[in-house]
Amino acid sequence: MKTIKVISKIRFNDTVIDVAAGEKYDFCANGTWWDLFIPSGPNGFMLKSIMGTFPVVKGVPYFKLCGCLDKDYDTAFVIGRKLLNYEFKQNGRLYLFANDSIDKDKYYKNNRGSIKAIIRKVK
Ligand SMILES: [Ca+2]
Repeated sequence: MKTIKVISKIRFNDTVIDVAAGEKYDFCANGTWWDLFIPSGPNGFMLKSIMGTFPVVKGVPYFKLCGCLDKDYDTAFVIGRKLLNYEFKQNGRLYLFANDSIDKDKYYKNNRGSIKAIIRKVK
């Protein structure tokens, strides 16, 4: 089991966990982080668009906790407060992040705070 501090300003928080295809993990997270002045927990907040921009993982709330492998958004998956028995389809280094816009650099820069994620290998 590993506890990771996921900093909202950082686009890819390195968990220092290398996963392999077929492995299963449980995730849970708690805490509060801020998009400029909007507080939320690991489930994020419901706003479709901010100033005409969209979060990087589309169709998923802003600031919802997400993960991906090897800094590749094509592998992104949604964690939120809890995700159980998630099976990885490929090998890679696991990164966690707040789902925010990447249209401009500034959208990650105006974030504050961090949440705590607990990661446990199931299989
Ligand atoms: Ca932001």
